[in-house]
Amino acid sequence: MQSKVNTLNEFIIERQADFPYAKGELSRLLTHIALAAKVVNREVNRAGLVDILGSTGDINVQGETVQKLDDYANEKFAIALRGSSECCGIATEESQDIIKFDSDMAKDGKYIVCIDPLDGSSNIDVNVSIGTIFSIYRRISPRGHVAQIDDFLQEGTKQVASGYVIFGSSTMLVYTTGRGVNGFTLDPSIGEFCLSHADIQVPLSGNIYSVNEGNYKQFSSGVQKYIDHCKEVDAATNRPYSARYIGSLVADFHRNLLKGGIYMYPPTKAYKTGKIRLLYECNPMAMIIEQAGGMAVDNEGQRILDLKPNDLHQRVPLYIGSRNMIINLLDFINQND
Ligand code: AHM
Ligand code: MG
Repeated sequence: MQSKVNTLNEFIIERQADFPYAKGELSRLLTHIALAAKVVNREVNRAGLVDILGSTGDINVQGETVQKLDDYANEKFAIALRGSSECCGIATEESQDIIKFDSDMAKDGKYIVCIDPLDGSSNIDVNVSIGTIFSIYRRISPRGHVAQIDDFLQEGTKQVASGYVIFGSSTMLVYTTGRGVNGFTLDPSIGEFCLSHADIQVPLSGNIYSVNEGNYKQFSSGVQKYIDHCKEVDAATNRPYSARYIGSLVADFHRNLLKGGIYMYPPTKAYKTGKIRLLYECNPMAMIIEQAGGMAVDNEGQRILDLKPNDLHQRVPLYIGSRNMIINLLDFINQND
């Protein structure tokens, strides 16, 4: 007999019991994020049909062209979070400054959210997987007032939850509240995320490496030597590692999480401290990978979650994935750089 389908909403409520003092605020916030994800999913799936593809012609704070779907996703998540009344403000990759919610209910909200509403958006026009990444912190400023910048510049260790939505061949939401990682697949026929990947663990080692190898000549000698090592024939498998790079962090991360692998974005000439943003991308993914038994470090081998952010849009070098692969990479970096 088929076991009972566990929907995301049921699961969130069941798991609330794991936190003895929880009053349901975090659960409500997660439910609002999931709802916004469904709305964005609908538009992503219709992207080829309606006049929503392509660029708005604007340049965002990162100096990149804004896609219409970026705007759409940004707006939908902002509306959902503002309306949740559990969240007093957000930081989004698309806005220079934090967005403070000023209704009385929102000012009383206990949480702030950092969000990359549509990651990998350069892939929208070519029908390649994209995603949303989010990260939730307890505010440090007093409730009853608007959010402050310091609420957002907290170390990743302070995250109370993080997750991502991948808009791929199916749509999935993967999240953690610090008690393991669970994945839910959207069943479009009933419009519900259903538990499909319980208690995800990343394999200790894998045979996939993901990096923009066009930048190889700009990498440090340690990183270059590690990549060379990935191309050597592995004694155990009798073949080299497989190179897999989509250029959508969510998609590359998701594949490596399930299959085992390493994702790297080292410093380059264009991105002197790496390209991936600490608040919107590195920290949420680092919390997930650690909860799944993997590792996430920067160029110095420092744990990503321990880095103290000094700027909302700060970028840091990112190496994330299977534990043994990260340890091996760090050996190459320590010996050569
Ligand atoms: P984005 O948030 O503007 O989409 O940029 C982040 C993306 C990641 O998803 C991806 O891994 C990386 O940028 C790809 O960069 P590159 O094209 O330099 O390899
Ligand atoms: Mg991004």
